[in-house]
Amino acid sequence: MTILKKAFLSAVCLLGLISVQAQEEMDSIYHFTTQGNPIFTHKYTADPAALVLGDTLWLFTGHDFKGGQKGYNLKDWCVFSTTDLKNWTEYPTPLRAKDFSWDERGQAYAAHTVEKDGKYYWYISTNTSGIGVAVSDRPEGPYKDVLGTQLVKREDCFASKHSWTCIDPAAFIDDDGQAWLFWGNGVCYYAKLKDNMIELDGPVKKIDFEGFEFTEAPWIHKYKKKYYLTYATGFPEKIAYAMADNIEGPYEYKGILNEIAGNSNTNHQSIVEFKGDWYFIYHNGGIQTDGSSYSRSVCIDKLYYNRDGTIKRIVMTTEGVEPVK
Ligand code: FUB
Repeated sequence: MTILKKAFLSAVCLLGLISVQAQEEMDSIYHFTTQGNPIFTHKYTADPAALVLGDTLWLFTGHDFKGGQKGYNLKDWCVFSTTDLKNWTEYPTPLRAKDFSWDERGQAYAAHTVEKDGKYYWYISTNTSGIGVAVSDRPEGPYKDVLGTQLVKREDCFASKHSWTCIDPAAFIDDDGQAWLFWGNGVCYYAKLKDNMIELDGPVKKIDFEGFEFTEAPWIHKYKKKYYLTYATGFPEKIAYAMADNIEGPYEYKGILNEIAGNSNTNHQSIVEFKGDWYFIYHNGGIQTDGSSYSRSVCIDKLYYNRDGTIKRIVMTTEGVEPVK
């Protein structure tokens, strides 16, 4: 950042118009220690998607604006890493909505990054323009729109009537190497991804099962050979889950996993195993005084299984989780 830009932003900050740290895009590496939940308090973060690579947990998030917003207002995405869940690093802004020339509204909705053969694929959503994919050689980016057009278009969401149905991509690479993409608002869609990770392989299908009231935010993970589909249900959102023996189902509804998150209509979860324990990462509106449904903050709590593979309800805490070695 130039000295002039820094001086200007500091002056604006002193005048109390905006918080420089909350609003500006990151242009340098920032190391910090978390004090519990929310994990990040220097800016508003939403829609977490975690990726574990060796001894590091990478966390990709959306970036909400400061308080007073009347709707979702996200222009770029953020990337953080940690090896102990206590000490974190934030990297320069790796990707912005404006990097997708085909996006009409410039809104950086929920996204998810996975790794395949040393490349990082960041599936992003844009409110009404569809789902795109950006690629990098490094998890921290920078990332580039690899297709120059949508990977999934609104028209692919064959069972929906509303314009914002094509959001919230969640990728999953199975043990046999097959990659899948799940997404949706109102209807939960999925499709296979080709080996190149940037094309759908075969038809778009949808998930349905008894008791399935799907709002958005699908997330697939696997534990002891079972597939778990977690998702936001209702509005304000709770997180529910279903289990299956095959990724395409049939899924069986298993109940509510997480309650409405404090001071936020949405909840948007990510579930990963890290260093032998399982974690539930989500957002709330917990930063006071400006936190809200549109100025959200990412949190982390432990996730525990029962003996039969069902999951215990998440206990949301302000303490967060213990550091790990
Ligand atoms: O952040 C914008 C939208 O809010 C996401 O795409 C949804 O999952 C909800 O969290």
